Amino acid sequence: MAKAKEAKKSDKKSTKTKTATYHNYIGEWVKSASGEWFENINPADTNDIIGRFPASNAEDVQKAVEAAKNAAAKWRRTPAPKRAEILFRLGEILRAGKEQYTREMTREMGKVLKEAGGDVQEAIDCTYYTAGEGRRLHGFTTKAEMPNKYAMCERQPVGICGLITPFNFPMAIPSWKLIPALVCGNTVVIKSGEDVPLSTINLVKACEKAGIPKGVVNVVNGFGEAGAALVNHADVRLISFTGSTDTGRIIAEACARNNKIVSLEMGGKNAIIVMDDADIDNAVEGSLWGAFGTSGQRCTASSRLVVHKKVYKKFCEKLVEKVKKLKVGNGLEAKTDVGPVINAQAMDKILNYIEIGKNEDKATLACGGNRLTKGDYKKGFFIEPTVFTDVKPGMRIEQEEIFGPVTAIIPFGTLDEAITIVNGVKYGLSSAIYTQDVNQAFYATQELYTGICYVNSATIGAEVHLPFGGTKGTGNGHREAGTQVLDIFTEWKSIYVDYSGKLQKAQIDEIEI
Ligand code: UN1
Repeated sequence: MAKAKEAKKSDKKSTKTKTATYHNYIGEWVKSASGEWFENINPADTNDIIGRFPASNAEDVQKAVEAAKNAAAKWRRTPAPKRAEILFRLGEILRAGKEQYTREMTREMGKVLKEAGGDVQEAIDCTYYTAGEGRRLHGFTTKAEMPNKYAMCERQPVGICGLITPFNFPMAIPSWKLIPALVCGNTVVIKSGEDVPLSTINLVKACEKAGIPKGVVNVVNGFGEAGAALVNHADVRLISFTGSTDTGRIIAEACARNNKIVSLEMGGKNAIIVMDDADIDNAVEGSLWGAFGTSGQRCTASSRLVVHKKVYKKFCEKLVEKVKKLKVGNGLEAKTDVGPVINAQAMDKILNYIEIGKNEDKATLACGGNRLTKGDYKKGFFIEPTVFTDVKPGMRIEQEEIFGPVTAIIPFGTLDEAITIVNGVKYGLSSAIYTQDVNQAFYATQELYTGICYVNSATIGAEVHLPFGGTKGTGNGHREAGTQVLDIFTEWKSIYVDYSGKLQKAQIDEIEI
């Protein structure tokens, strides 16, 4: 929201050229009923307006849900291998468009080109992998209690799905939701992330080109008004949401009242444990990447580094030295390591956490800590990569999700102590341990209560063919990606076939053995 408001102001000052206009996709590209617009701006340069997008309202959502409803029966009855065929075509189109999508993503989201390319690639991988489910979607058979009776179980689509997506993985995360929803036979309405609407539009244009029938995939652009209308619409059976824990809770409450299925992917406060026997240089490289990749704006970001006292000093020195060398800048420039953060509101929140960290008793600001404002930096939302050392468990910067280029280093004495620290937050998405000792590594993988756990690698970088999600405040028990995502987008149906030709009563205590 903040980014859009800011964009409107900067537009008046700086741009005379015609701004590109985008629309909603509801069976076709249509103007929003609201007649209101927001501007999508480049977080590295607020004078750069990517386009104007509709700030959709409940009427737009109503139309999109109607379109999804009208398309539902035909799509559900299309054989899954045929649905998959179209999705494989979508994969080809995404591959062909990768370069364009990558540049446009960097421009609207800020992450460096290599990472934006990785994001598009993740969407491609997800498309191919999940489309393959069209020829599996396995159910099972089992034995019935009675003779001449057959028992089996299969997946059925849930119906109309509302997909609410965030800014940080503008193409990968929509694809994690969209592709499984479609292969399972659902129709969808996507409410795109308001900071990154173009990447969703690119994905949906590719769907259109691939031949996905009208009404199966719909997009409404906009803010909370559109999201709330989707969440509260009686015909929407399922909401899949990725975003903040606060918004997730509101969505979950609304879904509970309406008896909707809801799948939530929310915050994280992920940690890397560095043992005293670890390869320190490798651990430093991993921590640098895990903490500052995507400017720390991943749910999986390594926002805590829990380091053994014996190697603490050496680790901190080596890490800080490397952090100081990171080149902050526009993600479109090849030499940039760390791009801007997404918008003014996010920047203020991160800077506020840095202030909190500075005031926390005995935490040390080892490097960074400021917004960058000189020269071109003043045009964007740039924050110096920031490291706090001597952080203690329980401090706010150790407990709360910052979602920016800030990490906290916490010293420990024993592995059990480290595990207690890592588990001692309300989230449970990702964790990691650096050690050369296989016993310690396996022990940690069993004791760390997170949905993802890495050995000798940072907390980021989950692959699409394994389940993705977290414990505790991170989620509500569902997993995206892998084949596990099919459990979100289908409901089981048990089918019994009695071919005895007579009445066989179940749950009656008279069966002859
Ligand atoms: C997210 O930040 O919500 O595991 C998704 C990773 C990426 C996905 C992150 N593959 O870091």
